[in-house]
Amino acid sequence: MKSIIQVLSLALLTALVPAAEKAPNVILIYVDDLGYGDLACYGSEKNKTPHIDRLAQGGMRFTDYYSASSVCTPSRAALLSGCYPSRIGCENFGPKGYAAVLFPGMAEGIHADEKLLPELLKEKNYATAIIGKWHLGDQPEHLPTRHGFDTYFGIPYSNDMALMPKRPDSPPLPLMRDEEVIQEQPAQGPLLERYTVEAIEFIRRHREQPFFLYFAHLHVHLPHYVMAPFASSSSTYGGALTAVDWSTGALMAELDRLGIADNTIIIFTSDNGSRVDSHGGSNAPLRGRKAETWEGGMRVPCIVRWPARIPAGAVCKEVVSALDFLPTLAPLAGHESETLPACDGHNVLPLWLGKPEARSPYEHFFYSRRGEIEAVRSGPWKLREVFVGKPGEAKETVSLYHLIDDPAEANDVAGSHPDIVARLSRELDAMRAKLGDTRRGIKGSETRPHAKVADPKPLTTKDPQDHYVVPSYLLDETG
Ligand SMILES: [Ca+2]
Repeated sequence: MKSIIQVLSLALLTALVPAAEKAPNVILIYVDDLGYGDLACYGSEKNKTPHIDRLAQGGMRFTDYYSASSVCTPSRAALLSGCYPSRIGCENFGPKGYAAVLFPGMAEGIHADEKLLPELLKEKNYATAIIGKWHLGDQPEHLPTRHGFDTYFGIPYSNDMALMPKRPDSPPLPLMRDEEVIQEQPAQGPLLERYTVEAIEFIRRHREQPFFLYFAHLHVHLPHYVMAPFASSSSTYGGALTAVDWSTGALMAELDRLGIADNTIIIFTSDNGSRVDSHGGSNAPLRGRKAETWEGGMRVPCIVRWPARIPAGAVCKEVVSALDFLPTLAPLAGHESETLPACDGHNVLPLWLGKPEARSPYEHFFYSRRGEIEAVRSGPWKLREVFVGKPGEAKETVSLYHLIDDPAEANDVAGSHPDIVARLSRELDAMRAKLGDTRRGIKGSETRPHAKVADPKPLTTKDPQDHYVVPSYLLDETG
């Protein structure tokens, strides 16, 4: 047992450590379906995002940051585990493995053996909260409170998995407090304000201790119900983004008010690229969209602000990814890098700190989709090996792009660089042998299973005699 003198001297030491050396607070703002070209600070001329732009001006903006998936569930599994989604069984769901994301009442979820970022931070006395979208399983065993989060307030999956004309038999959309459904089919417009108030209360409550707040927005995923002050913007998409901008500004102001902004890391990023449809999202200047492994599906905005240590107004052009947050943040919280669970990401602190010699730790970054490893990036080069065509008739296509000269992936230069094609093709095969590939019938040697319960039930059930405004969600949009 520690002597009282040891405890006292530890307390004294803690008090003497300058703010910048104390474990930093972390706020991870995860926007849903926000595209590379949607923010003013990433070149949008259509959207005004003054608060997010100010966040970027105070920290570092990444031009070549990748989500580890182009859709929701695998992206979030990778974000919190530091592992490629197919490594941890989070890319194919449902009885036949046809679902790319989880739907209400499905049996699967993130496995209890996976040690997630909030669990690691909790071990170092962080207060942990998730507000918003979870999407790693809605069965009790799979909820965030079983995976390292002290508290949960939000809807457990996408905001279109609700009772609406297009989905007349869906379970009503649940709003949850920890493990309890506290409301069914909540009005979505005001939800962002409720989320933001909840976030500010959490920050105030834990201002004296390190905290981890994972704020996973319902915006800008369809349908777009926008909170009242912003609903009249030029488009509902723009309104939803303005609401996210407002919320980000409110969190920044609260940190300033409490005097804790300096040692609080704010990460602002998206789970995958935009749908790029009539609603107004943009991945410009990148090709492709959500659910694809073109750059527009997975390369998304990412801003990291930490006034105590990250230079203001910095731009990083090195390849980094969502896989890196766990191995970068856990050591800052006091973990030894050597004792962390093995993962696919890297500690990119030297890049965050703007060290001139720091380079991307990715010799190869892999793009996968629905259990197929479709592409790899190595330096400026990206090789795609993708099956194109109807089921049964699909043929593999091979193309090579130089992403620095050709960020829009418009010019296939495979014919001019057979050596690079051969080298990267070998890398793709080697990774498929480890993580598997459903299309090629390869079972990976290093994959781990997702969790699965025997008797899954949705969190809510539709009651034909119910009190819902039928339908309470009139926007008949999914996505
Ligand atoms: Ca998404």
